[in-house]
Amino acid sequence: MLKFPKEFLWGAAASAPQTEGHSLMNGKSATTWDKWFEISPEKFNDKQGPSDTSNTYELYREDVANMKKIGMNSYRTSISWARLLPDGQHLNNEAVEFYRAYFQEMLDNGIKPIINLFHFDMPWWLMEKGGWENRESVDDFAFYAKTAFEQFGDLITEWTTFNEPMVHIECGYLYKFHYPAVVDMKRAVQVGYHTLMAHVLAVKEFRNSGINGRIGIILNVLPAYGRSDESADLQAKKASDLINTQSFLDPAVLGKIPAGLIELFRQNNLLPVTEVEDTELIKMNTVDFIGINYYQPRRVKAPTNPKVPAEMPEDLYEPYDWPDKKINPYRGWEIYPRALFDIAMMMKDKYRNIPWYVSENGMGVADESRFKDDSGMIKDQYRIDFIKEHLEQLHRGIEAGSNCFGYHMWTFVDCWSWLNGYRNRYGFYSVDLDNNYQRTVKKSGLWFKELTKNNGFEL
Ligand code: BGP
Repeated sequence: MLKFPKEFLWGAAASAPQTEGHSLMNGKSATTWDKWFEISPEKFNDKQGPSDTSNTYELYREDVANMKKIGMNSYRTSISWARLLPDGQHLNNEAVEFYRAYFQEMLDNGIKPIINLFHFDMPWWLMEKGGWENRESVDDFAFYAKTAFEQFGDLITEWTTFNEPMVHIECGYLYKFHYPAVVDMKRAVQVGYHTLMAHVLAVKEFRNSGINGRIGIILNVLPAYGRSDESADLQAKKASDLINTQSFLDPAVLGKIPAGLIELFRQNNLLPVTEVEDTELIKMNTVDFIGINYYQPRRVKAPTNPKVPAEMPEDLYEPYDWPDKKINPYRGWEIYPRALFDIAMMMKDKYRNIPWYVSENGMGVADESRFKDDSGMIKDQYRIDFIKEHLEQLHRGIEAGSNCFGYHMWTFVDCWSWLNGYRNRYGFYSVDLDNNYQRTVKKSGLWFKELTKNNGFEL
């Protein structure tokens, strides 16, 4: 049996905007998702918007009971900025009550909450003044972080600032999957820089708060893989590592932006506007741990347009042949468990063996109801196989000395996912939106229960 370290965190991840519902209720103000849905509902799969979630706002007690049933000892979700501070300044007491009750429920049931501050849900009031393009957003975020620490710091010891900042930046400013859906590398770099500074100031607020806990950031990072050994592809791999991995990981863990990245931006006239004290702030405010979201590898080739400094964004999605390439047939993403071992080694060798955990890993499945049996349970053996393959590689990394303290699946209950709505299901529990949000455990949930009971599994 593959055994994991004592006190290993087993659980799942989700976010406030993807689970809470009550999106424009109970004092919450609009986010970019609410507004975008109002303006262009046709962009959203099945026209399902941010109110069509699993209604955790009302059902959190049932959710926590279900977490316990499958042996989870930890759960990551986020606070909604627009719910806690609807206008950015004044506290919404109803939100405080809701989150305190929800977090207390987890604690009472032996589930350690890991609480994230920003999961793609930009408040509309901030977007109206430019969102992350406006330097004021950095102080706005620091104020929000400080408020959250004050309100919940007695309950929550594990905090993170952002979920996948790179995804939010590239989807908003390069790929058109998030608002404002523009394609502009220069703006993307500035937005990225302000996001980094917002993270840094939130860490500073955390240190000032005196909370007896830890703070980290959740990143979608992994060593990129070149599509060939040709030097142009290897060069592109390096650029991809700088932009996609080191851009946040280096400052967060090592306290500095990599010189190679600054040079890449300088050569391409992409340097962001900065302030003098920023370098020192970055240096002084490194994190205690890292969360890593891993779904699929990043296979990189030399840019077809030599003016683009890194791999072309569409390369990741463009069809290509790869020897032994394994695909999730229900979502189209590549399955490459070995990357988890490579990530573990990268964290050990390049990032001072900082504590880290897998904060998301998962297998999205379209039309998953086709796998239901007569009792109504989804028999997702493919997901169990997926988890096993990934855990095997993670275990190798831990054996080799990497400081990994947990594994969270995306996700716990099938959730609403941005423009994709409910297209891809990921949960340990399915949800029936037409039947009072009924949750039903999947086969993988029952398998996970055994995994957590044994703190390991038979290969
Ligand atoms: C991650 C995000 C999650 C979730 C997941 C699945 O990048 O952190 O919020 O959306 O991807 O994505 P999808 O539903 O598009 O398959």
